[in-house]
Order: sequence, then structure tokens, then C-alpha cells
Amino acid sequence: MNVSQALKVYFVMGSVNCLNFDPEKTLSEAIKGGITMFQYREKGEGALVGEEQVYLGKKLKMLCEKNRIPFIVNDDIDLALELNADGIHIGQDDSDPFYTRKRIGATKWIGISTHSVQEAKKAVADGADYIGVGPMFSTKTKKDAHDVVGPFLITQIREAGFIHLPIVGIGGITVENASEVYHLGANGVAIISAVSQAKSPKDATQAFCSIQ
Ligand code: 3NM
Repeated sequence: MNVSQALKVYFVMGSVNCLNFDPEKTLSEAIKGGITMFQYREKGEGALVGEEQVYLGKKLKMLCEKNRIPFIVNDDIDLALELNADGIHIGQDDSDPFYTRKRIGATKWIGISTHSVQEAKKAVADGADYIGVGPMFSTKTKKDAHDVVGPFLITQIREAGFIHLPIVGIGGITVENASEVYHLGANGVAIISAVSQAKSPKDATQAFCSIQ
């Protein structure tokens, strides 16, 4: 699977995002529903740290590996290495992209969060394999989220002409608004709450997978 295919229905989650089921059950249902990539994002108030964070990460990585779902770690290079993740996702204020590349190696994927054409351009120069663009819509999940940029920014990044990286939209994405994100040029959608807090993460994922 290449990175643009993997972005199509990209489920992002940590233990604090799972309200109805535990993280393993939530991920396993999302996998049954058809997610194409997973990001372990153990962040926010009440997030696991240390050995507990690693322990849950190992269980989620095993689930992904068994089902051939690429497994990405948010922000933490040491954790990504320890879990032998397929890649790492970094924000604008996280580790330096060149340092990250040096530590994780040439074959792993690096995703970089961006909020403007300028940041997208820089992510290309910094060696990203894909870029995240957000927030597409307002989100309650990330307390320190940037102001909403809206899906049209994806079109603007595409039209800028020099950015040929795969793009995933993130932030406030639901089954109802995801098609707009695809239509405006995204290769995929990254989702936390619309899957992790769904009554049925499997059904919610299936609904995302059927959108074109
Ligand atoms: N990053 P939900 S928005 C983790 O804009 C994250 O870069 C964002 O959660 C960004 O799908 C966001 O529940 C939260 O809105 C996404």
C-alpha cells in the first residue's frame, strides 16, 4: 500500500478518545469497518504515559500488523522506534523534521500537520511523505487546535502547484462532511471522534469507506 492509498480513511486515536469501548476493541472494530491507516495519539488530559503508554501501543501495533494496517505514532520518536511504527506524525511545534528523519530512517513515513500554503511548502522541503491539513471544521477533540482553515485550503495547496504530496484533511470530519474534503482535493480524511466515539466504530468506519 502506498501512502496516498493509506490516507483514505485514517483513524487517529488514544485511550482518552475512546468513550464506549476500550482502545483495543475500538481499533479492532474500526479495522473490521475498513480503516486504511491508524495513528496512535496518546495525548491530552488523562493520557497514558511511560510503560502504560508503551504497553497499549504494543497491543494496538500488533492488531494493525496482523491486519496489514500501517501504524503511525504521533509526535514521539522514541515511542515510534520502540513500537517499530511504520511512521511518525509531527505538528508544527513538535520535533524538527530533519532530526526526525535522521532518527527514524529513510523508509518510514513522516506526516507533517500544516495550516497554510506556506507551511505545506515548507513540509515538502522538510521531506514529508504526506501532509495533514486542518482543522477542516471545528473540533472539540484538540484543545489547542488552530483556527478552522476549511477544506478549500486543500484546493489552494493543490493549485499552488509545487506540492505533490498526498494530503489528508483533519479536524471535525464526519460522515456528512467528508465528501467535501475528498472533492476539494484530499487523498483521505483523518478522523478521531466520529469513529472513536461512535456507538459502532465499525459501522461508522464503513460509512466513511463508502464515501467517494
Ligand atoms: N489535529 P476530530 S484537528 C489531532 O488541525 C487533530 O491539525 C488537528 O479530531 C489539526 O476528528 C485534530 O474528533 C483533532 O475532530 C481531530
